[in-house]
Amino acid sequence: MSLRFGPNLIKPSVVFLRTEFSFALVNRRPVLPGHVLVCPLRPAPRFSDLSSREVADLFATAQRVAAVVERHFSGTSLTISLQDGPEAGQSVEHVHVHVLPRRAGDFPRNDSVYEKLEERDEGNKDSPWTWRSEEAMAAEAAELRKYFE
Ligand code: AMW
Repeated sequence: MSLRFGPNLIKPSVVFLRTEFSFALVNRRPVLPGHVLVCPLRPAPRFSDLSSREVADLFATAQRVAAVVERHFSGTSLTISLQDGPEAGQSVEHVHVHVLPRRAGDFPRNDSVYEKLEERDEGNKDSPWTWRSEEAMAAEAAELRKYFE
């Protein structure tokens, strides 16, 4: 069964975890290796649209996913971020938690990660030719899926 992320239909091949109310998928344009997304199954636009059960499941899932990507991508820390609404930098109208493994020196300035997360709308920075191939995304999802089997 295909899932939705905002207006996009998401292929099962890029999803690596599904829970009662949430799913986790690999990113088509990661700002760092292992930058993944955790979303509610229901395509709710804003954080305030979620029920408390959906919030609890979303963050419990983000916590499980964070431990896995930190380990798999040899991170030593994590950035976990939720951009709630367009003025906060949300471009896809479906709640999503960004989970990014971090390492010393991955950005010259630590908070540059937030500028990178902002870049999708400027110029051609999120055009289809900047996206990873479906094969690369499916291969990464297959690796991450193994941790949850
Ligand atoms: W936002 O700026 O809305 O907080 O972040 C949207 C994120 O979703 C970006 O990291 C972007 O690369 C990613 N993204 C958007 N559409 C898809 C998709 N169809 N599959 C995987 N990742 C996506």
